[in-house]
Amino acid sequence: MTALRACTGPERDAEDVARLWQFARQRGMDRERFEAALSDGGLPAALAACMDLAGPAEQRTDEEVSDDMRSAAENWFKDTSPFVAHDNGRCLEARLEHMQGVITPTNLFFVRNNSVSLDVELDNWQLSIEGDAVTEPMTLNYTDILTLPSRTVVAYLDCAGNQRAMFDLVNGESTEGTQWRTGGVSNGEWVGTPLRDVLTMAGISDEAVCVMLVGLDTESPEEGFRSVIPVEKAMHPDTLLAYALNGEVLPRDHGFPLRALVPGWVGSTNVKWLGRIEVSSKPIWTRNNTTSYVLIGDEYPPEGEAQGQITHCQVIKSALALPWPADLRAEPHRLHGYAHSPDGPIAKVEWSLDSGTKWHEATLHSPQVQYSWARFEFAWDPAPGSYTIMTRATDEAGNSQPEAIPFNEKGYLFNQPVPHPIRVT
Ligand SMILES: Nc1nc2c(c(=O)[nH]1)N[C@H]1C(S)=C(S)[C@@H](COP(=O)(O)O)O[C@H]1N2
Ligand SMILES: [Mo]
Repeated sequence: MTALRACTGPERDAEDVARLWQFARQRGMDRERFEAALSDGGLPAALAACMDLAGPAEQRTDEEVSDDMRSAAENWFKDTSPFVAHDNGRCLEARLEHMQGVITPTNLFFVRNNSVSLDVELDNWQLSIEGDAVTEPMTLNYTDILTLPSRTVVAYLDCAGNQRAMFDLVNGESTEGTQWRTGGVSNGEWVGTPLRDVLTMAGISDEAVCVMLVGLDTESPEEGFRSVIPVEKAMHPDTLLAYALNGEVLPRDHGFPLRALVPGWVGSTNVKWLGRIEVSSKPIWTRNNTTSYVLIGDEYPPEGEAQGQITHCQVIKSALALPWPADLRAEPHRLHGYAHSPDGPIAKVEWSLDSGTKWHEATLHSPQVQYSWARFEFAWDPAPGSYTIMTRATDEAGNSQPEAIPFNEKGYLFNQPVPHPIRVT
């Protein structure tokens, strides 16, 4: 091999090899195979060989996968074929490789439900706003909502567990929950009415500390899927009660008739099929902020009644728009991917062929509207072989993807650079 060898060859020190061997061993690789890959193609080849080892998502047979797709069809209204189905079809992972543009078309937009998708009838639907911190509790119907001033927000939606499989695939640590690789995220254009206008109409008082959003899906472990957000985020002008996605009426799988859009916050706060909003002068503790969407681990001391740290904001991430693993021909390519941060526009995306020793800068598309993710791309002309490509994003506030993140039991907020396995023939 040529170019690749040149940047990963003999000058690499023994420490890197030792570190990689550590990782390879955790992944169940034997020393012989490791040495063979190493002498064949250097560290990238050894790393690629590790990534090829069956992780949880890879171990499944074709039969199991098609079973998932069959039950997936029963859970959803949309065509499930463009997705990777997980958990007996309860989750539809987006394939970033199907995406070229900045906005994710609705038919490719990932879906995450704790129940089957609801088919809400508008005639029977209403939204109630209540709680001890509003002076005018009220109910609104669909027409009432559509009559209020609206706002458009472009924002990505990123599941707290997106990239969860990487805790295992990259760090050798197993986690509970849907083994999303990089497609538990999508980017949409949302239209809705600011939540704060509705809360203001209901006479929100100065005592309000938090707002609980409750969905109508009663199959969830609690009566309705719930999320509690602090009053400051609820009153932010970009936090919406959204009724449109990508120029269309909000689809049933995404929460028709009304869902919350909480830009930059973990997916679970964006409650679908909204039915009730409770405004409270005291903290509310519920499943989703005590056990469920909580970072549990040595580095995350418990807060309040939660078992660890409650997830709220997402973290800076990037991913390549390629199948996992990717098979490419040995010819010039222009690879692309997406990067996003809750703390501001993406300033830079870099890519590395040698597990992060040398980084090259990718080109970014602009403008990055509001909370949109950024599309990046770069040219790559590989020789045949096995590779991994890592990408690393930095935002304008100076945040960058960290080299390593502490483990948490439920596998939330993974944002180390992902070594994407690629075979070139
Ligand atoms: N009512 C309700 N809202 C929900 C959920 C749910 O199961 N029920 N799942 C949440 C989670 S965990 C995520 S990641 C997002 C996914 O939104 P999407 O399915 O529109 O992509 O919806 C959130 N809102
Ligand atoms: Mo999620």
